[in-house]
Amino acid sequence: MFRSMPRKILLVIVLASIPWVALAATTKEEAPEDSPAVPSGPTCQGLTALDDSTVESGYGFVPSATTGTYVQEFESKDLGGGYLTSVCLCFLKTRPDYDIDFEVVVYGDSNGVPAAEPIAAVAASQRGVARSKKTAGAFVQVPMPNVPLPPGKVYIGARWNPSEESFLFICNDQSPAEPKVPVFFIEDRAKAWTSVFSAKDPIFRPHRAIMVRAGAEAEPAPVKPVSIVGTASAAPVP
Ligand SMILES: [Ca+2]
Repeated sequence: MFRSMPRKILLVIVLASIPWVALAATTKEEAPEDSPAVPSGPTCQGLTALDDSTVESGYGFVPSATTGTYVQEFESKDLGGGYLTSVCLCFLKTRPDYDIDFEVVVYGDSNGVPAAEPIAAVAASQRGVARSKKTAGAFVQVPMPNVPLPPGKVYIGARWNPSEESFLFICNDQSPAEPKVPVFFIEDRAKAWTSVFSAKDPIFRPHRAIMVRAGAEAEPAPVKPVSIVGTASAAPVP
């Protein structure tokens, strides 16, 4: 039974607090192209950003999935050093509750796609996630425990349990002027990563980036709390 479940991964355009059943009647053109940039929360200054700060939509997973991951491709040399020390992420959630648990995950490269296993996973949480695209845009900043960056490409993003954190979405950027950044996703019933550029779901056609930002330092830094404005906590996963 479990194996026969459809593998189609998600994905829904995120719409405010409109009930799920109403989603089909409304479309993504309601996504504001000029939504406010980073309305509150950490500024994530100094981190490498591949998005333009405005939220057009979000990516999630069907609630029947028990693990789902989205990661974005970065070049390690562009992150400012050899040790990953901070990651910022933007989420939104269209159904209660609005306090979430997730992991920040980091993967090395395997022939142009993320490797099978992460090189780091850091448990984190956020309270009071934005409930709509119009209010989304604030980042939660998660300190990373000096994760040594591999040479070449590195893939950084979030993993969560869609069965427990249902209707949770990672913010994305669809602004046409922005470059198209490789993003990959996988869920527990899939055997391999899927690129948003090869995914059949039309939700990915306007894709530009997900709102994940990363910062590194040249030398290992003392693991210290960063400004999280009381909205997040984080701890390394053993
Ligand atoms: Ca945008």
